[in-house]
Parts: sequence; structure tokens; C-alpha cells
Amino acid sequence: MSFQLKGKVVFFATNNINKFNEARKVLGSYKIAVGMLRVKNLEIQSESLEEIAKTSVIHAFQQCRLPVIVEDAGLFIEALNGFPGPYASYVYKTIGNEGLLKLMKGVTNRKACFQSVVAYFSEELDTPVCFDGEASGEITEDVRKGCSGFGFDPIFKPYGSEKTFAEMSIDEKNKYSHRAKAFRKFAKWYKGFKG
Ligand code: ITT
Repeated sequence: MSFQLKGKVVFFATNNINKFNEARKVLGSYKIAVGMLRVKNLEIQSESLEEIAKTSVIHAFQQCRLPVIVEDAGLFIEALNGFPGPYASYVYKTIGNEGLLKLMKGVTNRKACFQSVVAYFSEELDTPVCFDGEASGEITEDVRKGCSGFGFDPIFKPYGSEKTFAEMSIDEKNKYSHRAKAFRKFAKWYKGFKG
């Protein structure tokens, strides 16, 4: 028996299954199949998500030689001058949600946004192609864990919702999220890409 994949396929190099599941739902709605690739991740230090994503996707491509995506995301808190920004992963590992809420104690300006950059690369291209997405909202006063989500989801409430990302299903989060917006832009482009 032989299998033939109809439509387009892409590989998402990530070690974060939550990111993969969110992306898979978006890409699925555009009939794009996606495989998760656990390649060794090279994440340079930079203030620019785009620069990080571009460098990482080339590194991922060199390992797999497949049409590949890398996505880099950050959380930018206005009252903290954009901290943790692209260093979200390190800050989450070190001080976590409770630590961030401590830094925000007594701060009335709770405005924050998540930003995402999806970078795509394949052998037909000379340089990676990037797509961005942003979700604006607020840092909550307390940790509000629902039954899904990851990272800073329990302390981020997007504008237009009373729920934190962690209190939403993947489909609900995808209505608001930075990642879903960036992946939708990618999907529209990829449908017409003759790769
Ligand atoms: P990769 O293997 O794809 O790099 P990662 O978890 O390191 O996975 P990022 O560098 O894109 O992913 O994100 C850095 C951190 O920012 C991530 O570990 C979370 O703590 C946080 N983060 C990113 N997107 C988030 C989201 O949608 N909701 C909550 N936290 C998020």
C-alpha cells in the first residue's frame, strides 16, 4: 500500500509541543500538513525576533534539508520597558509566572503583548521568508491556570476576552494569538508558493 500526501506539507522545527499543536490547527484549516521536527535548536541572542528566527531556520534547514519553519515568540510588558521580550524562555525558566507577577506588584499599567515571527526556508529560496503576528492584552493580577496553555498563558489576557490564554481551548486561543496570526499569514503565502 502506498500513501500519497495531497496538498502541501511543511516541517516545524520546535521542541515545544504546545506551539506545534497550535500551529497544526491553523495550518490544517488551510489544508497544509505539518510535521514536528526535533532538530537541535540554535537560538542566537538578539533583540530582534526576526533575526533569531531567520538564523534558527537556516540552521534547522542545514540539518534536515526539508521545507522548514521556525517560530520565535516573545512577551513584551510595557511597564517593564518591553521586558522580557525575546528573553521570554530564560525568564520563564528562572522566575516564572510568579516572579513576573512580583515584578508587576503595585504596577497599574498592565499592558503587554506577545509577538511571534514565523520564518520559512527551503532549497528554492535564497533567504528565509518571515511572517509576524501580535496579540495585545494585559498581565493579570493573579496566575489563572485553566486546563491548557503553556509558558506565560496563565498570566496573559488578550483584549476582547475575559479569559487568560490558559483558560482557553487551542481554537479559542488561536482567535487571538500572535502565533495563529503569523501562521495564517504564512499559510496564505505558502498556498501560492511554488516550492
Ligand atoms: P522552540 O523549541 O520552538 O524554540 P520555545 O518554547 O523556546 O520553543 P520560543 O522561544 O518561541 O519557544 O518562546 C519563548 C518562551 O516564551 C516560551 O518558552 C514561553 O515561555 C513563552 N511563550 C512563547 N509563546 C507563548 C505563548 O503563546 N503563550 C505563553 N507563553 C509563550
